Amino acid sequence: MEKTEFIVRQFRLPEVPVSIAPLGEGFINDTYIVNTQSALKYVLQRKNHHIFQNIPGLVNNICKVTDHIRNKATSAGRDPERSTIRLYPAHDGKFYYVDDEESYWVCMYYIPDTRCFDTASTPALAYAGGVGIGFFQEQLADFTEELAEVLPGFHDIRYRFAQWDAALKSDRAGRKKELGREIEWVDQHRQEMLDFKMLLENKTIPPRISHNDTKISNILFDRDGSVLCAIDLDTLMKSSVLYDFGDAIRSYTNTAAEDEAKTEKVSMEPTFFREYTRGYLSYAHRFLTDPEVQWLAFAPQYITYEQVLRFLMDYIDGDTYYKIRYPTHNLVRTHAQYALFQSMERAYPTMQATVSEIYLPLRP
Ligand code: GN1
Ligand code: MG
Repeated sequence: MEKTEFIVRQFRLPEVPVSIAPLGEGFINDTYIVNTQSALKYVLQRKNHHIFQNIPGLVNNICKVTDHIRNKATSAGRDPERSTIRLYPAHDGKFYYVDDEESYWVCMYYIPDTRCFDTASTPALAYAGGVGIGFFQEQLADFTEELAEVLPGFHDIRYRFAQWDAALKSDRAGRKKELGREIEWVDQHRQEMLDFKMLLENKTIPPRISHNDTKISNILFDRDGSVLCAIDLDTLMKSSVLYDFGDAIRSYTNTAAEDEAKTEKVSMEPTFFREYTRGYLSYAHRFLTDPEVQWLAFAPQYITYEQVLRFLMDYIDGDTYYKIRYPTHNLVRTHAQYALFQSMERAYPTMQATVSEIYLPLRP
């Protein structure tokens, strides 16, 4: 018997599985589609427990949040099974199964008749992506339960600076001497980023549920092209919704690839910014507080700066976290992200004006 066939039998499923095939090409988890005798399908997934060290916590986060969303959908008259993902329990009642190699598996309902997009290639898709995350967060605006911190310190710049200082101190790959200019970039903005982080620490900006992987391919669309729900809930955490906004803008608005070597090609594209923001605020205006709205346009700088720091730190460490295709890949990524950061700095007044212009007519 195939391994996956054995694994899928460890779950309590409504229908009997008949065949299993690989699905997609995720970099982190391994995913399979499970066919049954009826039209019903399941998704079987091996979670990467090197990246996610607390999978029971991760699974518990997903269960809590998806229960909340399903209840919301039911009260609003929407189909709860098309409103979020559903995990099935294993025979012992846990929502994951650990195999003999200590790998963790989950099994989910496969939502039929949906569409996905790989890249936000048009302003209309940027708008839809904003709707997807705004809608997702709106449904969780009244979620008060605690969640496990599945990636400790993920967007905590204070924690990142501690990692950074340690990386510089050990200079593991002996590269520090060539990096005077880049290290200066990081130092220059250190206080500004800590000042922003302070607003979260003192709760001026309220803690909420963030998705933490807001790429367009994590938004599921319905048959008619409307946004259905956000998927890939592995990185759910209690932090700030501003991080999701910032990371989405970092990826949606970049005029070039994340590792573009010609930095003059890299900039923040204002139309994609406007469209994502319009889509996002069409839902998020209902729950965002004034300080959140006020800092919305800054969040992309915070997240892009964090990414500069993470790529550069990985380069200093000798490339242990991000996969590289050539020796200076992380340095090239650092430069490209810094170019994006600078473009955001220049565009900041315009970005603030765009947010106000869109938000004011919607303000409750
Ligand atoms: C990683 O592999 P992907 O695109 O889902 C990283 C993000 C970075 C991104 C940069 C868990 O995400 O934080 O922004 O690379 N995810 C993790 O390309 O570290
Ligand atoms: Mg992901």
